[in-house]
Amino acid sequence: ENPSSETFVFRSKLPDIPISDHLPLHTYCFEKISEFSEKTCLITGSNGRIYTFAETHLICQKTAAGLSKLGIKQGDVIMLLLQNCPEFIFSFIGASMLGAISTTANPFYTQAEIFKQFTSSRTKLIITQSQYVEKLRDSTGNFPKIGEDFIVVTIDDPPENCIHFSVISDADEREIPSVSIDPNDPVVLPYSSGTTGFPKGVILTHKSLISSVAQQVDGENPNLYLKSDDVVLCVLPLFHIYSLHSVLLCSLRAGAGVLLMQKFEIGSLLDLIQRFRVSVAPVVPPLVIALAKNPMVESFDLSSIRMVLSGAAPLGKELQEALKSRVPQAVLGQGYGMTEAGPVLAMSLVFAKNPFPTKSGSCGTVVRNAELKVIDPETGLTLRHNQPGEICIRGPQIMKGYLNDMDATASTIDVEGWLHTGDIGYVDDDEEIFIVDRVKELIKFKGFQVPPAELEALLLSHPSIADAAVVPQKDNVAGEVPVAFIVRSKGLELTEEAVKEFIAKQVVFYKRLHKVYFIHAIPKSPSGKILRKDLRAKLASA
Ligand code: AYL
Repeated sequence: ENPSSETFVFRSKLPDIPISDHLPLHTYCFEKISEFSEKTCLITGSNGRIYTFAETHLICQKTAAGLSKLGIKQGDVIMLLLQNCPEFIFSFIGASMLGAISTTANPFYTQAEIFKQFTSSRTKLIITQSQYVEKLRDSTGNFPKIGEDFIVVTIDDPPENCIHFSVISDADEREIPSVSIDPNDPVVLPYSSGTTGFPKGVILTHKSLISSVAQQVDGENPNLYLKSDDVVLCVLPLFHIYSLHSVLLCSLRAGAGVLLMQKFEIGSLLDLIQRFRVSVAPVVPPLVIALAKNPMVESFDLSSIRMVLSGAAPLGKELQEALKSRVPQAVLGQGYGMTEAGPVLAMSLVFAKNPFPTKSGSCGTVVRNAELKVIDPETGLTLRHNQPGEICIRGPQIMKGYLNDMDATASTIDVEGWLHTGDIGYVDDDEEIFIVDRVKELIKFKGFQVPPAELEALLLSHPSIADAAVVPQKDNVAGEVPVAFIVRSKGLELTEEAVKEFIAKQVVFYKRLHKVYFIHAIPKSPSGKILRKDLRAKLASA
């Protein structure tokens, strides 16, 4: 057998389906609205307020008109700096209706983190909560001025120079300008560091997101079967592509209701699941731990749950089985995604309308209408079943590229259109994918991205630090935590606490360093690349 003679490609066990290649995302999502216009679309967990599909669609249209009145035009970028709330959806879909683009950001980001994304994306307007507006005002005068250089809309009482959300959502829906949207126009711009370096804007187009949603919920036998009487839990943040895609957009398309929770708190989560009879629960591994282990779970009725989907980070076999005993009636499985991949590469076929048997620990089978290959990272040659290598994906769903970064785009998507994930995995005899390692720099804390390059740059800006490298250390709850190896500048004092504190002030909570190791030199290759593997090995043996 000569593996170099041809490219060996893995495909879904489901047949390909026709996927729209001409609609804008909002039209596609609401295409079948007449079938469920009076059904529940959104539920606000905190106050029980319900929006039907018809209401949701109307408010999205009004919001589009309102954004347009504030000067937002086709191709403009707005930033959604929000916890989960109905306004997130109104703004995202409203922007899509104008041909505008939403860049999503974590409201817990520090001022510096927000500012970087704001500048890089050329955001014209930010939609947020009043408590975060202080971070958008800069006493040093570096940040542009609210109301002059950019617009800030708040969903609650607007602070000085800000506009209340009702001003846009009360606009006349007949005043949406008519725009012609190309399927290859961007619609969302999440930030991801990909396989290397700093966070970059990931251009996802109308076509990529429609393809990715269709790969899940369309066809005779949908891979992820959502029904119009489902209540889908939305506790994962919508600013992350996992929730935006697999919770929100898939539910809109399928006519399922979405239960919005602002933040994770086990007691209220269990209460809401019971009260609203949640049937589908998309989660991340730390949430699986909570559901599998927290004693409170025993006192709630979780019998409505029929499906638990875990994604964004590895879920061990043992943990999956521990959860199974808590929700015996439900099917459990994983989705495997990457922001750049549009985002879903693989989904468990246990969630299909006509399901397939699946194994614990597998992260699904490649999505339909796409090709997946596994390559030897050294030679680039394709590997067959059961041989681990780098996972690559090709299909209409993958990103168009990184914003203003042709080099990073070219090193991620090759000339044949294959997107290289930086994940190491294999496909078993039943076409199930198992991820075994990561060759990219990325660290994942509870599914959140921690880009080492960002922390290394901050560390190097410290006068007492001569050199630094940040790598993941295994952690039972978070999966991985970032730890630093540091070379002190000659003769200068520096404690572990001082380093941790220095970083903690500048980054969102999940990027904080959990440990600092002082060493004499950072191991590097002849070309100057940090030998991260060597550092990870040092941790493993410590
Ligand atoms: P990003 N198992 C192991 N690692 C995973 C898994 C999984 N199930 N899912 C994601 N990862 C890792 O861009 C992997 O290293 O996207 C991958 O390259 O924040 C990286 O996380 C990508 O991180 C879904 C299910 C979206 C999952 C997603 C993941 C989006 C996370 C939609 O339905």
